[in-house]
Amino acid sequence: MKTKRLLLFLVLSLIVCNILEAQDNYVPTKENLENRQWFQDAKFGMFVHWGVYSVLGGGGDAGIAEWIMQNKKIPIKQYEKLPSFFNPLNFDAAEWVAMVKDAGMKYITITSKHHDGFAMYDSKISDYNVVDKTPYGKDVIKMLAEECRKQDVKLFFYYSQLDWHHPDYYPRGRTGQGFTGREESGDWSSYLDYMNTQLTELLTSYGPIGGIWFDGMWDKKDADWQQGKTYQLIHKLQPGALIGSNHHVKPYPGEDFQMFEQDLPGENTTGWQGSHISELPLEMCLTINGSWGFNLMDQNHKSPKELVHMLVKAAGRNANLLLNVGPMPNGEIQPEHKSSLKTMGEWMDKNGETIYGTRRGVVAAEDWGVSTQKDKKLYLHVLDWDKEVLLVQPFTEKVESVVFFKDKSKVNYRLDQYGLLIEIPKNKKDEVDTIIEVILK
Ligand code: H79
Repeated sequence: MKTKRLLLFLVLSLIVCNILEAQDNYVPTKENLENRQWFQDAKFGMFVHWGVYSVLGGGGDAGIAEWIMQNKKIPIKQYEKLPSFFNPLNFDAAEWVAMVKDAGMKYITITSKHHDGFAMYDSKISDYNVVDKTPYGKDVIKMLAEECRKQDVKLFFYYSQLDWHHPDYYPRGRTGQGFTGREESGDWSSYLDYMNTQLTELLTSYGPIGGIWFDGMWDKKDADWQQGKTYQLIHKLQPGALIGSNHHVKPYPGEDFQMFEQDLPGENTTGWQGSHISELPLEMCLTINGSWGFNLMDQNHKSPKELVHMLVKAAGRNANLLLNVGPMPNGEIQPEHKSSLKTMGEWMDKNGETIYGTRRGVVAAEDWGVSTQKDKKLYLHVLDWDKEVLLVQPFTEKVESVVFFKDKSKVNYRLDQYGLLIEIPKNKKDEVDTIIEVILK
């Protein structure tokens, strides 16, 4: 009788364990928590969308890049010709990483596999990868990982859970349907095994990495992704690695940061964002023009001023900016983008103190700008304000001093029940960002 009860108990516990998501009770390690701090202090990273789609440069359409397979309904059989054109002879990992550092960026997030299913690293489980299928034949991710380590830049891997190439990505989702030419059958759990094997490769062959940046779950919203199991695997292999997923909904247990695509946290110009902003570290990703992957016709380059504004506005909302470039098929970054990154770096050289290591300040984001803060130092970033007097309200702090950050000259101010009134004479205005340093009591 006793043994029967024990057996029943064991069976029931097994069932309960299986029902509970594997990361429901996730407790981040000390190392993970430290990395979250590091991430929030770092503030600025480079996103890289590079794949065999880059070769087509959007195919003459300014709105298409890494989605060309889906947008132009290219069957797998045809798309599989692309890797043979991928030969980035001018790729210089050392130069990329130096450019990133000069821009004031602290980390890189690169596409290890995008929706097209092509691995940009030396995957052993599938030869649909950069080493086996391209004339270049080198593991570009490994080259970048080594250089990042040398130059002290963290490397994160973007990984698309959605796959337009793998036969077992079935039942199909909202994209990658019949045009791909796949059999209308497949084994979902084999696909999940494949994905977990690829993630294991990425977490065991490239040294310690910053984290995994997932994308594509939205393709099959209601599927059983068993993400808890995947997250558990990642945290087991590298407890310090930060996991985030671009699923546009409230973060799931096991995730370490939350991202927002092409929108500041709290905004929803794209119509994809859920309204939830979690307590996790936040990151906003943004295209430097209008495309993620390389697009030959995209002339929609954001100006350096716009880019600095996005970085500052993100920081004022507690979010990092992950600014994207789409390298050309020859391995180079477009000159326009290099130039913008350089200008941002010059701005960060002078003003980085008001961004790195700060958090959202006590003054909420407004139309005129945002605030950032480190301990008692509050920085008001006046981004869009023509008048010479600015009333910052509500403002209930006690003030020790107020100066212009640029030259430490005194700011005329008045503090009363209406708020903090500051004078910004014309000759003190900065074209990009007039930063007022307020020392709080
Ligand atoms: O990698 C970059 C993009 O290729 C990828 N994420 C960034 C970082 C991305 N994939 N899709 N999107 C961005 C836009 C998503 C559009 C969607 Fe939909 C709207 C997903 C669900 C609704 C389009 C329409 C796809 C399915 C329905």
